[in-house]
Formats: sequence, C-alpha cells, structure tokens
Amino acid sequence: MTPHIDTITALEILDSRGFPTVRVNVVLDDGSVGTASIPSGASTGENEATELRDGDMARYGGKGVLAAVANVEDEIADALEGFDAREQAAIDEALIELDGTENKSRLGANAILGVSQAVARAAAESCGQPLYAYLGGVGARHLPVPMMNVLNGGKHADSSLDFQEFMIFPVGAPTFAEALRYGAETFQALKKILHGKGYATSVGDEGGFAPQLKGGNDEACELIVAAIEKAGYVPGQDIAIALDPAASSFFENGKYRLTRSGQGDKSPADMVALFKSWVAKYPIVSIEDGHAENDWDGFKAMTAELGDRIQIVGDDLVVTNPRYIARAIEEKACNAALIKLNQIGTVSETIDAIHLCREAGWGFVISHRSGETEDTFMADFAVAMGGGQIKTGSVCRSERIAKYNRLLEIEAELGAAVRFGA
Ligand code: 2PG
Ligand code: MG
Repeated sequence: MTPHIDTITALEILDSRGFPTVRVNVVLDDGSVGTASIPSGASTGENEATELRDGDMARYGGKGVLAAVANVEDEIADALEGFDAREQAAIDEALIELDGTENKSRLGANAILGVSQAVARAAAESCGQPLYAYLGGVGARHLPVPMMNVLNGGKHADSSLDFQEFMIFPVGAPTFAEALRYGAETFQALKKILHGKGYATSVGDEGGFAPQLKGGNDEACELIVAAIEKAGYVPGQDIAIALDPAASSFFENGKYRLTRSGQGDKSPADMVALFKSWVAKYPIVSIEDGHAENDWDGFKAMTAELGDRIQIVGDDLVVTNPRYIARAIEEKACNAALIKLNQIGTVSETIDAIHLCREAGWGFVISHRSGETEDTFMADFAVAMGGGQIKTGSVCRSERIAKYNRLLEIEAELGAAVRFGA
C-alpha cells in the first residue's frame, strides 16, 4: 500500500533558550506518524533561509511562530495531501515551489523544514526502518566523531571569550561510545580545573562553560589541553581541538575586534597569523568561520596558508547552500562545510549540499543550532550521510545529550557492522 500523507498539523513549542519554535506532525493514511521540531541559531549567516517570526511584540517579544504554524496547517497541508510520503524529493520540490521565494521567506523555512523532516520520519516508520537506514540505505553504518563545545563565548555566552566555540574532538577513540566517554571525562576534568582557579562553572547556550578567563581566548586553549591531560588522555592523539570563532559576530569595518578578551583589533591577515601560531601551539585540527561571512579573501588566505594541514570549515560563509558551496569550492575558500538543515530548509537540498562536498573531496560536519529541542533527527541524519563528523554541543544540557544518546542507540543497534571515525 502506498503511504499517502493524510494530515499535517503544527504547534508552537519552545526551544532550549525559551524562544518559540515550530513542531510539525505528519500522519499517513497507513497510521504512520512523523514529528519534527525545528532548532534556531543565534549567530546566523545573512544568507540563511528565513525563519518566519510573527513580529507581534505583544507575544514573546515578537518571536512567536503562529504564522509559520498556520502556514503548515493551511497552505502546506492542503498542497501535500495525498502525496506518497516516500517521495521526499518531490515533496521538497513542491514545498519550494509553493513558497515561491529564493529564501523561503513567504511560508518560512521553519515551517517548510518542519514538514520536510516530519515527512521523512513518517515515511521511515511506514517502511519499518530506523530513520538513519531509511535516509542512508544499507550502507548507513558510519558513526560520526563528535565535536563537543566545552567553552562557550561569542553570541552563546557572556564569557570573556570573543570566539564562540572551543570544542574537544576525540579523534583517537575507537568507538562512538568511547568518544563520548573521553569527552564527558574531559568536560568533568575541565570543571575541576576551572573551579580550582576560582572561575565560574556555569554554562552557555550549548552547554560549555562560560567563564571570565583572565587570559582570554588563549587561556581557553590552554585549559582545554590541561583538561585533556587531567582526564588521562593525550592531546592531539586521543583528543584534538576544533574551534568555531564565528568571526562574523565580531567583524566590524574590515577589522576583527577581539574586545572581550582585550586582544585588540586584527586584520584578516592578522587572524591568519593568529590561527597559524595556535595550530603550532595547540592540537587544533579544525577551524570553522575563522573569518567573517563576507570576508572571502580572508577565508581564501586562511585556506592557502593552513588548508593542507587542518580542516577549514565554512558555516556562515556557505550556509548549507549549494550555490555558496560551489563558489567556495571554485575559489578555494575553505575545504569543508558545516551542514545545518535549517540554513537551507529542506532535507533534499541539504543532501544536495552534502553531495557537492563529497564531489569536491571536502569534509562536512552535521551541526545543531545554539537554540535546540529534544528532536534527534540530526543524529540519524549524520549516520545516514556517513561524513564521520557531528557538532552537537557539550556533554551537558539534555537538548545536546539527546543527540548523543540517540547515536549511542544507533551504535548499539548496528552492532558489529558499525564503522567509526572522522
Ligand atoms: C554555529 C552554530 C552552532 P548558531 O555557529 O556553528 O554551534 O551557532 O546556531 O547560533 O548559529
Ligand atoms: Mg558556526
């Protein structure tokens, strides 16, 4: 029997920051159900698909999503009724066409992606398959190495760190479960070190600590190395460091302004020099958005200087959009992409973006947003795409842990068939 879409409903729920977001429920005529809750960024790229917000200042400071919810229940539900839920690409095309804009601003990428993901879940259930197997086929057995954001700064915390994310990356772990253990133990060791130095151990939006470090961004790297060692691991061998400075957030008039840490203003070339010196000093293997989204020359200089040694990830630069990824491949602006489903707004376009990365020999990292929900779609999606890397926050806060716990389940389910590594 063909599993047709029967009803589509939506609900305004809250994300991990207490802001409204969209949840979609899709029911098929064979009784299968798929649900999706959409995350939301703080350090968003200007070319991302549009998250539709009501702008009604009487509710949630204008951040309500009742219009997006209504778009799902009215126009989208009408347009998709009767579609075979397994025809993901056709459904996503229909959604794009119905919206009719370049950036999904009419119906809202939050509405559209909610439906796109919920359809995939319902179809997986209808086929009797786990989501990762439905989306990735029989070859979906590669568990990703997690990038765990243990020190938060930038737009994610009021810490002294200009850079948004300092992540531990257990590249030497033999399995996903062991990688998670390495990370959790290092996180606890870091907590003890911070406490011992009289620093606060409260956490930021992604569950990493958010202290007022006297030594700024450099001290963050030093403390992470110390924590890795304290936990009994070898920096660089068992656990490496990955960074997301999210440099668009402190780029002003052609300068990178490291005001919080007191490191002063830096030119794009100074930033390359800074990262080069850090790569020599610390076990850093990946740097995302080390330059701002419109500083393509900065990105290119960085990739020319360090691209043969480390992963240079474009996030705000390419916004999971095949158009910008193609340009970055052509111009050698980076050598990997961060992949966020809600930057582009449908499952199919996200897969297109990943295909482009693969063809170019790029790495790709499946990523959460700083405002998350308990939805674990991205964990299954990471295994389905098999890229070997996921970024989904610290080893703290349940909206982050939900993804890690789902990956533990998948690893256990795959048993001896599982593969692991970046
Ligand atoms: C990023 C993301 C996720 P946000 O910059 O990579 O960590 O942050 O969701 O705030 O854009
Ligand atoms: Mg980023």
